[in-house]
Amino acid sequence: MERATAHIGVGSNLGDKLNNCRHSLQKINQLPGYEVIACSDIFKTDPEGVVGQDWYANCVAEIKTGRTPFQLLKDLLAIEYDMGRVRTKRWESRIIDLDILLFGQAVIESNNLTIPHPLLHKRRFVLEPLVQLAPDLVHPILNVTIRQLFNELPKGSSAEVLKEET
Ligand code: A4P
Ligand code: MG
Repeated sequence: MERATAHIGVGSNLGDKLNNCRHSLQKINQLPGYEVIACSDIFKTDPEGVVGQDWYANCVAEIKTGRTPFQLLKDLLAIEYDMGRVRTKRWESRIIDLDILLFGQAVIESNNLTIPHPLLHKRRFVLEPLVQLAPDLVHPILNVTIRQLFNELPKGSSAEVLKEET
């Protein structure tokens, strides 16, 4: 069966942040129909768009899957739930957040799923890990590479690497 390549944004700012990121990727890899191909370094990042929150651990994983984007979303939400994420309001602190950044060249705009992720191109905490894995990948709506998006970010300091991928 034809398998698509997708990129998942992983974030945690509660509990054992590094292990939460790693554990969520193990869980994806264990699901039938999914294979984690690569993971970026894990970065220590300042919260963006929110004030008064603790720092985040962020990374990006590349996966291969024969599942649909909607099935992937369902499976990621189930992993977040299994790991104990409780939702009360948007952008609250979280044990684990799994966002679908890209799913091949798919463009989807539905009530519960937007691909590419609508804030991908604006966020250093997404582009810095993503550029490690897929610098030449072309954003299906903006038609520019991830490297270009990363280089065009407003000036900001690079995040500290918490864990290098070996
Ligand atoms: N949804 C729509 N499109 C997608 C997609 N491409 N991937 C829907 C995943 N979900 C998608 O998400 C709410 C709903 O979005 C899902 O049920 C799904 O149907 P959520 O995870 O419950 O809510 P959220 O994460 O609080 O909101 P949102 O909009 O996903 O926020 P983000 O984009 O996750 O941003 N700063 C740093 N340094 N690092 C971070 O990781 N994260 C955020 C939250 C803010 N600041 C941050 C970080
Ligand atoms: Mg989210």
